[in-house]
Amino acid sequence: MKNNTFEEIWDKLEKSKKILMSLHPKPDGDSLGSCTALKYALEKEGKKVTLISNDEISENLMDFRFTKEVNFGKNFDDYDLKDFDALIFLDYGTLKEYPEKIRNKEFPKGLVTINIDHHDTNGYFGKLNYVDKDSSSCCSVIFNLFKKAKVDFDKEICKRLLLGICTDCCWEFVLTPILENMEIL
Ligand SMILES: [Mn+2]
Repeated sequence: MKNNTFEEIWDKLEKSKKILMSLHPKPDGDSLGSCTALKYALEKEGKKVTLISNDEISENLMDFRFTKEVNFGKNFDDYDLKDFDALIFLDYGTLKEYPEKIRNKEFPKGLVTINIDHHDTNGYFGKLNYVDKDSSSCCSVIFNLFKKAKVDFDKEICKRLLLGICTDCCWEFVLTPILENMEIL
């Protein structure tokens, strides 16, 4: 199982116009942070990004402004995959808790699937894959992708990435003061 390069992944994203992403089941700070950071970067490039989550998120993550960008209570069965150019899976080791059409990889021709993760259980189920099991969070992998793609690290993108980096590293005790300082709570 081999990783694609960040260049290959970014190049594919640049060629996509409509992109669908879902938080993983029982979403945590890393899922929320990585999906909303990538959404933000792609929207700056003029992409249309739909971000969904079948499951609710814990109450302590509800207050972030960017949490409102997630369409909660929606899953892949609510969408026609033919309407999208790319489907992105972040921070999710397997597809087993997704609806059947996703588990069975019944993807329309022309839809590219991109899998970026840090779990060593990841099954490389994407057409393009980047799994870094030595990374402590998916947000750190996305950080490296952004560095390679020369994405501008503005305040907003840093807040989103920092959320996953802190929550996956058990640094939650530093999170609240940092985020309060950034005026996002
Ligand atoms: Mn994670």
